[in-house]
Amino acid sequence: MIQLPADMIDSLAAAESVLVLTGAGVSAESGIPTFRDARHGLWARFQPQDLASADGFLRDPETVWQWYQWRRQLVRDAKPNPAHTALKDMQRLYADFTLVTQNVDGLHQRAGSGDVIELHGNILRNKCSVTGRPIDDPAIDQDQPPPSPHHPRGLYRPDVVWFGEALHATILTRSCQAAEQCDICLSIGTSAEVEPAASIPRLAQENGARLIEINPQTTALSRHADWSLRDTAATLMPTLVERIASSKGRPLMR
Ligand code: BV8
Repeated sequence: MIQLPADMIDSLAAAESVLVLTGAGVSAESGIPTFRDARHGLWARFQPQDLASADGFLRDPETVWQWYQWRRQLVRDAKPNPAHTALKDMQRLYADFTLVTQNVDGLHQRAGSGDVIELHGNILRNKCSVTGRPIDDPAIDQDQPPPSPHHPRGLYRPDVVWFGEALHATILTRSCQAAEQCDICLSIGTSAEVEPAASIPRLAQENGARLIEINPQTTALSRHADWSLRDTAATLMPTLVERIASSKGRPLMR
């Protein structure tokens, strides 16, 4: 594991308000392919943007539905990894801590994180394709999207934000407010390419926050970050949170 800069630990220990934005890289070590890796095997011939879009669903609801059923099974079989657990522990170290995720897998909640802001929805929930009203049926064994109970022309669709669809206004507002008031923003496991999520760390910096990036690769955000750490989330996060806790004189009870 790489060295953690002492000045970064000091800043994290002194911070009053912390915002964390996570992306698919945080779930990679739970066995869930990242969005760009999702193009492997069975789905290699599809662009995620074509499958994760309302047009794609309108064009070919069965294929899009089956892609989600495949991903849902990966999510159900997955377990939170040490990065998710570390973020659950980190939340307890700060009075003002906001966890915003681009992930739709619910693993932060399964690790024990509370009040998670799901920017892009949750893959395990369904809703009506016409009215958007929730459908309280996981439809686990359905290999075709069942007809919606809420509209004669509606179908079941996953309750996620597709490309070209607007994010839920209050969810985006809450995330931007957290960015405007945080002292430190951590961007973990995201390629920082998908908007408007990718703008959240920059908004935090514009409002005076320090920016930490954790990603084995460089991203569009790396050159802007105060600290850009080339490591995986599951390796780095447990040690980082332990270092913050001991620096605050509050060793973690594991
Ligand atoms: C919007 C849910 C406007 C679905 C997702 C044309 C038309 C309309 C919009 C646009 C357009 N052109 C551009 C846009 C904007 C568009 C966009 O950003 N496009 C991109 C491709 C440029 N955005 C939108 O469409 C958004 N809506 O703009 O609406 C609007 C306004 C009003 C009215 C109508 C419309 C909606 C975007 C949300 C899309 N939905 N997910 C689903 O999951 O099925 S996004 C999806 O992709 C994920 O949720 C995630 O957010 C994103 C992928 O990003 P990452 O999480 O970063 O994952 P990625 O694989 O890219 O990177 C993983 C990273 O992890 C890598 O850097 C890797 O190095 C790192 N990593 C790997 N292993 C590890 C690791 N890091 C740490 N540890 C490890 N072990």
